[in-house]
Amino acid sequence: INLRTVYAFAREMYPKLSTEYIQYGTAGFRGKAEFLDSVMFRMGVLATLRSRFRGGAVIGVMITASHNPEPDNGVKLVDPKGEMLDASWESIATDLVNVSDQDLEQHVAKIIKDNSIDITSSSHVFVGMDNRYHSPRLLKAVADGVIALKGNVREFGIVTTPMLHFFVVAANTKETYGKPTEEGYYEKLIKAFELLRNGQLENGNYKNNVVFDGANGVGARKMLQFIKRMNKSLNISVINQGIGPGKINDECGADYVKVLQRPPISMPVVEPFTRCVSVDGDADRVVYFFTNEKGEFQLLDGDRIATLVAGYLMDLVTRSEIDLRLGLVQTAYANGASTDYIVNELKFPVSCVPTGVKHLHHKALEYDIGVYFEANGHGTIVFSDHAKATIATASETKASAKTLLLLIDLINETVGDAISDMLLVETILNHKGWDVKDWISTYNDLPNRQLKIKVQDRNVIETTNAERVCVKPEGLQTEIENVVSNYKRGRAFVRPSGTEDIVRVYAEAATKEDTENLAYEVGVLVQ
Ligand code: 16G
Ligand code: ZN
Repeated sequence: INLRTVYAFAREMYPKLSTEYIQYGTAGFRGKAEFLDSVMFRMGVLATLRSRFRGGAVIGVMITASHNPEPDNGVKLVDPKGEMLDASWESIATDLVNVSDQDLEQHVAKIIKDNSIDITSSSHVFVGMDNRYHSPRLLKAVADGVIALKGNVREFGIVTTPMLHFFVVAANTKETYGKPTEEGYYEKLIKAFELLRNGQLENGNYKNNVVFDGANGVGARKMLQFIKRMNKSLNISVINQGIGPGKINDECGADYVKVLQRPPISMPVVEPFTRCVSVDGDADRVVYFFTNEKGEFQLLDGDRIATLVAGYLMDLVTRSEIDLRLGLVQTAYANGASTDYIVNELKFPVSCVPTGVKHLHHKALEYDIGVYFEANGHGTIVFSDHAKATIATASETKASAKTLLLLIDLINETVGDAISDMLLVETILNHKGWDVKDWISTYNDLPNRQLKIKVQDRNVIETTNAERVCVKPEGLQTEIENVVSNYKRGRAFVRPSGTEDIVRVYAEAATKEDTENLAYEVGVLVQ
């Protein structure tokens, strides 16, 4: 392989247009689409090297800016087991993207040497993209990066982020996880979902219909595909389908609904208490919402999904009389009331980790059944090999274990998957005979408020204890604690964002007014 080709490609087709330093963050690289061509090309190169480094295993590349506005795009790499790119390679990615075109060839040679990569070995890269209009152009850049190093590239076109993770894992497990195709994905989830319904479409308070807000993103398209293949096992009406003038995530989608606590645009008039679901632009986050009889908006976020799922799994495990270690992983953003409920009512072990899927996923793997969710609606459940074997054995005699076994197939263990998570929630509510009223009455959320604060340098803020305690600048934590102590059930923390050039403030307290005041006071301390 001649590394000259890499330089030639870069210079001729993907020149670096901006010298602004960019960093591989929690969600990979993000930015305005027009500056990302060279980033994409280089990530194609890196994915090829990473695949060779991992003995030829498939590496995924997803092109998306998730819940961000339409002009943005981004790219992240998926490791062989479906995990986020290993932290030790994040800095390799950052350095590779920031070198000049002139230095690129030498720099690639250095990565190869430093990591003892056999450049002649085989390499496999899967690429997927969301439905932003600039994604196809960027996908070609990634593919050219792979080709420049003579790797094998398979393009999946428009897919959700969790679908791409699914394909990577399916291919790397020699298809024991599923078939690495779009049909293979639908087939696995729908089959499990319909077996779990077992013909029972309505039950108790559970009604068999939902409104699905697709955020004008790829989740909408894929949901329409699901509907075509499902046996009318759930009536889903899809809004914000992404056809027509609506822009991705614009006044719709999971992030909008969660942050602004209001329904998305284009909501049809529905009966009070109708279940509504919003996913984000690449369909890896999901939140539920509804309006009550007074027309008030009510949110059921990631914490609600986590508690629902945890309680249900605990129940099934107990009834199956099997001994498995269950655990729930949250972040500092989890509503305090949800944590109290899990610890005190469900008696479920809970741990708290820093923001970002890689931290949650990693921690969840420590349990036999690890449930992880961020309040923003990103999450899934992972089962250890031991758990899978134990459940399979018990399923021969216990109906509850049989249900667990089917749930494993319904869940996309590789990463949070909005559609799979929604089908899981629908299954649990159906089995329990619950409507949203039953679900939301399990505990009362504490009012909460988030603020974004612009500062000169967000990195002067350093945190510890899963971001709940601020250690730098010195003295700030004491000031925060002093303010918090004036509020009943008060809790607040600050942390630098990993995706935007800002500091985030989170506050919760017993009343809405207190929460607003607390957030404001802490915000002032940060400025
Ligand atoms: C990214 C993370 C998400 C996290 C968010 C926080 C992944 C795949 N995504 O979107 O989990 O909640 O960043 O953003 O890890 P922030 O650092 O700007 O608050
Ligand atoms: Zn997303």
